Amino acid sequence: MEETKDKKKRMLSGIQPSGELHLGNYLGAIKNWADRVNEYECYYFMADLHTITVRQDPAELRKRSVQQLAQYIACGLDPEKNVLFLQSHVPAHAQLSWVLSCYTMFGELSRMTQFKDKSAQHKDNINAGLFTYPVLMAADILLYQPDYVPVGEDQKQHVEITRDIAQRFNSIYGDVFTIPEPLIAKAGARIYGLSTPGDKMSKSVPEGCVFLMDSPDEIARKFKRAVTDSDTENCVHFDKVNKPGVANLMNIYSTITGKSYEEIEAEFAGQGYGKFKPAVAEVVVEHLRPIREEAERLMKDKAYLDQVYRDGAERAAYVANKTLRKVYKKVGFYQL
Ligand code: ATP
Ligand code: LTN
Repeated sequence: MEETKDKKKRMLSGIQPSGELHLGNYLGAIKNWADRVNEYECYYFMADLHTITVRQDPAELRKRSVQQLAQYIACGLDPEKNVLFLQSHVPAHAQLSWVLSCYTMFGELSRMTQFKDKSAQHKDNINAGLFTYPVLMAADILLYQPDYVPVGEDQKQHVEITRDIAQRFNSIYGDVFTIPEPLIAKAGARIYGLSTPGDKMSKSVPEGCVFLMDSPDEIARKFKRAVTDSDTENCVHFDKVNKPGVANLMNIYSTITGKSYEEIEAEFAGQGYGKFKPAVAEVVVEHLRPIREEAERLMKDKAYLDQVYRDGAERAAYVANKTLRKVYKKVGFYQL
């Protein structure tokens, strides 16, 4: 990987193994990662350190951390071509996070939307980790000096604060960090919940959330119940303001099939939601089928998944430690 460094731009992203991966994660993030593998040098990790900002069941977290790796691979992230690793396997993340926390202002962390949302959701556990979450995320990113960070729209603010922290650090110590750019896919950037088209699809609302491991029947059932509109028009037409449910289904259909909204409107002209909803379910089922089957197969090969994690941690730590050493030197930590 190192020898291609001059030629290829670097990309890094992560997802918390705090729940089952869903269609929003896939279309908003993972699918775009997999599509770019030949163009970039890619680092993708499971952000397990971040998950404990909210209470986790230890056994579940352990299980999901492996399941998520199997699902990443099944979604097309080849471990030979991408560095896939678990955040807690590379201690440099926590180490850099401490340093960066001393270059991050209380005020700027207080303004983060995710902190405000999550502290409202978990009133009994507004812990310091929830508050400093973006600092750890900045460390995750800056350790690898990536050019791009592909994320869904909701994470843009976190990449922006990362840029601010990096610029602040660089302005004091010189060019230590590459300033990363968020990369937000136009299609699929925000998939809304099937039962709540006003909110993003999220595992916290399971009835409107299509999980990658859902059976075809389950997926069909969720789409059948998808909220469309209260209008009587019953016509497949893209109107985000007045028909958010239909617009969301059209976005899903378009992202998977590559068809434009005009083509979809023409395809379903005069057919109504009764025909459209099962058609969307069908393309989703067929798209997810090989992913689910491959993930199930990989889950039976624990030795292989462990080896991928071992190799990934080694390759990631090599790059991360190089940055960490530079930072330690710059701030004045005595080196042996
Ligand atoms: P939660 O359900 O707790 O809000 P989540 O399911 O949104 O979590 P994250 O770990 O926050 O999962 O997100 C992982 C990645 O998937 C991020 O890049 C995020 O932007 C993207 N993502 C999550 N949900 C959606 C969605 N509904 N549409 C598009 N992208 C999404
Ligand atoms: N906060 C992100 C997960 C995440 C991440 C990162 C994404 C942690 N560290 C570094 C990109 C780069 C989330 O909740 N989706």
